[in-house]
Amino acid sequence: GTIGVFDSGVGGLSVLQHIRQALPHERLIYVADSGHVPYGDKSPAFIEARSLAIAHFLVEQGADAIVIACNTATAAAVTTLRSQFTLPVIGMEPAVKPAVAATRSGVVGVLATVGTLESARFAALLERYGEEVEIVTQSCPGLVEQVEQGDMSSARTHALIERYTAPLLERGADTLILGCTHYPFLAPTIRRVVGDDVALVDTGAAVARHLQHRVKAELPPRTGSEAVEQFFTSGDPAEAARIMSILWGREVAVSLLPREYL
Ligand code: DGN
Repeated sequence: GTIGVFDSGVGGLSVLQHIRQALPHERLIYVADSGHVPYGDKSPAFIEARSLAIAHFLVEQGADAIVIACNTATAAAVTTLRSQFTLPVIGMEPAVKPAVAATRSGVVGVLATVGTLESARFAALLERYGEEVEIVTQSCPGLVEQVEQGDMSSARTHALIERYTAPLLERGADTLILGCTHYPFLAPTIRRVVGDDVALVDTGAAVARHLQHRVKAELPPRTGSEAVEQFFTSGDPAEAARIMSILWGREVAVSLLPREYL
């Protein structure tokens, strides 16, 4: 089959890496909505409209499953996408369940965007797990922008991570949820800031496994063809190619989305 994957920008590539490992033969199409990044401070209605437009583009390109590789967009749009499309639509959510299982201090910290933390979907997660352990949250303005610039470890990135993790560690968190798909690219720097005794958890691998099951059960097999990835952006294709090549680990070509989807 063909899997369409999108994010507000380049963060969803952290999920695409897991998808490629889980599904080595599928055609993968990735859309970075770089022209509108970050989603963290946009209204849910705006993010929903962008998600719908991108999903239509992906279906037009032949996608027979869609992965919303963005916690913020999932919170704003997964229900609408599922109601508008019959194909499998898979979303992300902060890894609260595995974090609750992992913590020994009984305090779990969540790093995510304002949009995710204020969403009804996140409130439901808190409702479900907030009695078992203490869950403390921290929004991280500016962190997505650092990753968008390919800056994973400068002094400024380091300082932002210090500022956002300190309150969580002070409250006794021993497990931090990377609740935005951009953050796994910052994991080495986060690790340097918080030390070795704090667990970092994210949802990329679990989403890829879930997708793998859905693909096997519901999509036509893709046989005898080579793995291929195609990359699109609503922003500057040259700039997107530069950053995405760093994050994807090899040189990639990035095309501009057709005008009606910008
Ligand atoms: N990567 C997105 C997420 O997982 O929430 C959002 C990043 C953003 O645009 N703020």
